[in-house]
Amino acid sequence: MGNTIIFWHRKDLRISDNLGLHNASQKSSKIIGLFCLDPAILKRDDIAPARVKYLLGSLKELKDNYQQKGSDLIVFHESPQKIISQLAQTLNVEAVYWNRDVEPFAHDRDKEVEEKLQQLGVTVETFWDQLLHPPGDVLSKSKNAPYTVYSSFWRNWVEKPKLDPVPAPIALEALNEQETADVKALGVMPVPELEELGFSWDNELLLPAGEKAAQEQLEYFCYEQLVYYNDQRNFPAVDATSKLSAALKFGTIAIRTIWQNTIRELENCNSEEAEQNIITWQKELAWREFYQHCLYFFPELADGSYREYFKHFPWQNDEKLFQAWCEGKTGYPIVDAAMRQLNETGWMHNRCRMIVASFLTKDLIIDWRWGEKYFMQKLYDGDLASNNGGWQWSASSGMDTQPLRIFNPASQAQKFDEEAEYIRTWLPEIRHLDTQELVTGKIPPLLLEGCDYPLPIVDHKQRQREFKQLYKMVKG
Ligand code: FAD
Ligand code: FO1
Repeated sequence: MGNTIIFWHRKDLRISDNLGLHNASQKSSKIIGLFCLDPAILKRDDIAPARVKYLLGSLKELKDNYQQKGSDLIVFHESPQKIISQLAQTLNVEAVYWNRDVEPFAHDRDKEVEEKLQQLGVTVETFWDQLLHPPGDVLSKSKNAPYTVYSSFWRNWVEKPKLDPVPAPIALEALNEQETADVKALGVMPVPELEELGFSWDNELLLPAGEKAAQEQLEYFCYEQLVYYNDQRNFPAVDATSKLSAALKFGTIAIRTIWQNTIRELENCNSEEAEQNIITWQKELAWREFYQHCLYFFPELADGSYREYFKHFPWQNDEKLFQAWCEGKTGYPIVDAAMRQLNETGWMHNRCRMIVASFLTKDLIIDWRWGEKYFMQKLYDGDLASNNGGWQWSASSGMDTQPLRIFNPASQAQKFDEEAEYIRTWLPEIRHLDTQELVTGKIPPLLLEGCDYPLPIVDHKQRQREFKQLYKMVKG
């Protein structure tokens, strides 16, 4: 066996503070990065073009970073189950390293790859890089079982000692000429353009791809915005959240690096109020971990409702209402503004994700899985664990202990978009209307003439009653 190690990237598109890569570099300096553009993933019908754009941009930067270190990232448009064992044989590698993921698809894929490599006598080493605490590390003290309630998870999770960032490899060794030629013969390719994969997305990404931009964004957020996070994070018109979700999804930044920044900010802060902002942000990072642990231990979450009685909920699933929701044409300004933000930018503010999810499930009485999928088709930060968790939370079908949560769009807008600033940004056709009309959604039909904006497609009060009746019926 040679001393070459293949490092297989998936959701960890960075060189710095990469646990698996760091461990590989302790064994050998001859590390070649690998990414498989996986047809099984890319052909799914829930892949947002904006997300693939972020992925490809990040791969380009990762390739540059490998080259700067002296090695390379090789890219195949091929199933990892097929190509990795071929590559391992061709290069006579000692080991294949990767960082683990919680998704059921990842579990099955990785098992297949691992088995094939083991048959060839190639060592496989895997690490939990994308979480501060791997699943199994944070179990309930009373039952030694995974948590199903976030607040208890958080209390235990935050107390546990966390790993510091790990250094990037200093210098890497490249493949020799023969090996390079052999790899080429297997079908290695340059990082493709988005259109070459059959996607198109012309708008700017909220956060540019790659680890450099993610690191800069983290620093900007920590220095400029974190002190206001607690007060400002719920107002969608205010730029007050980190915008690091896609970076965390694709691992262009490490969670250890982020956590270290929060600790530094806590050490530097001089009031309880300031401290609270940082802790609130840490709690959001813990939600991400909570949902990943949940998906790992309860993979059936990916298939549908967690609560038994929700599995047979009589959703009405009206296609026309669904279409209106997708296009931001429900006649509820806060809902429509949010959906337009999603469609145009590939991102939506968290407060609005909750509002539109509640509206889809409780007002339109449409299966939350339709909304979950539409989000995945549009979100550039779309991630199974967080998206599924957010949708099940909003639909009241998940682990959350609060049984029924119904948002009133008007009260939400009155509270969180008081001046209708967000609504006006995303609904230019009605921006001239009074603020009160915009936030309450009570717009006299006469004023909408010639506006190309619909009247409300349902009546919130009536639908709320209807939903509650259905809920009572299924719950028994
Ligand atoms: P910040 O407020 O700066 O939070 C920092 C980080 O913490 C985020 O980047 C994210 O990684 C994590 N985080 C924050 N809130 C949550 C949360 N409620 N659940 C899990 N992680 C959280 N987040 C995704 O990353 N991908 C999704 O596909 C996704 N779908 C969602 C669907 C619904 C219905 C809901 C209600 C929420 C969803 N979220 C999802 C969570 C949240 O809306 C986004 O993480 C957040 O808006 C991203 O913006 P930010 O990076 O500025 O967040
Ligand atoms: N991972 C890959 O290994 N190859 C891909 O082609 C790929 C595409 C992709 C597109 C959208 C997206 O949200 C994620 C994508 N990922 C891809 C990452 C994927 O989430 C992980 O591979 C998971 O481990 C799959 O369960």
